[in-house]
Amino acid sequence: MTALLTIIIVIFVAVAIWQMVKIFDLAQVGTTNTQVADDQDNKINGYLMMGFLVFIYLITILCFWYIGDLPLMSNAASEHGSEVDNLMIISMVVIFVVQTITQFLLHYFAFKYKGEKGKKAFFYADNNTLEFIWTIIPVIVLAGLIIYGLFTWNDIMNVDEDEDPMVIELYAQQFSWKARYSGNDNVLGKANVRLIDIDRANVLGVDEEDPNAQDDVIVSELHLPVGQQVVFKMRSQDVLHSAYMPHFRAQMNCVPGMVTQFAFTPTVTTADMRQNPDIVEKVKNINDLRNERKVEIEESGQELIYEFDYLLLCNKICGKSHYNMQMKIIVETQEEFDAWMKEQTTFPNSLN
Ligand SMILES: [Cu+2]
Repeated sequence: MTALLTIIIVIFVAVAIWQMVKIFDLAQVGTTNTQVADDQDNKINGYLMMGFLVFIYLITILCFWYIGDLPLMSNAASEHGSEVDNLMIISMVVIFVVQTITQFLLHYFAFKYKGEKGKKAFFYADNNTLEFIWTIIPVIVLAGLIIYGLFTWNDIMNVDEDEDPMVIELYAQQFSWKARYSGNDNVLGKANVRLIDIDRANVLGVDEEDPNAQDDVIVSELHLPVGQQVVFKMRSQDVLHSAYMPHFRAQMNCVPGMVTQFAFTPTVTTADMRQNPDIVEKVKNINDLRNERKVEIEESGQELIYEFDYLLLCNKICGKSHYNMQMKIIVETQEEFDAWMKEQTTFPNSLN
């Protein structure tokens, strides 16, 4: 009902503006109002172009001033993280420099060559040297960025089996994550959506007959030992999801009907990351904001104080609760991890 009323009001406002414009037009009859721009109009437009350029640069400076620090860029928590960050920073610097220069040229030329009575455009057919320069420079820069990106990507995606990576399955469904550890044999038991049996609590459709599945462990909070390479095998039960672990600079789509993978080595434990100055400041900001809404938050039954945790988020809009599809990740020492793992139930014991 509110939406309908809003639409009707918007239509009425539009009609009112249209009628007013018509009245203004009629009032202009008889004055020397011509549709052809004269020198004065061109001059105003020329200065407006330069004014708009100054406006764009001012906005840029203000953005850098107020929201320019990117704390996320300084705390990568995986071995390959700095490679992704470098790629990002180099791309951003190149884009920034090129955009600053070309934006200036665009506006300055519009100003310099504004229309003037009696001034004719100079016919300049082409210039091979100029064409060559402005073709070859973007070719070199873009090819450089793409090749650098490809090498980085290959380096990240290449899993060194000699390092004996730990195999974990990430299972996505609307709207939650599950993780399945492959147990002592480090081999995941076979799984298929057709084997899902809700009555028996086999929510991942793991094959009960498969010997490799006997030591698998299914959890809803991901624990990782620091310094240990992990290969994630991703599956989706329903629609396209994307496993996004921003602090580890990791993201991979989870596609129904196939298994995708991404590997990384976590390098900073959750406890250490909580001491990182950037994180401390960020957490303080969040808690200051939460304190301002203290009553509201406490009434809703949430914890008032926020504490930093790594997260696995979904980065594909997969439905109405997509925004809240997340799983906590805890990076800890090997001893802490082993102790935690001992308390978990294996797959056969978790069935009804
Ligand atoms: Cu999702």
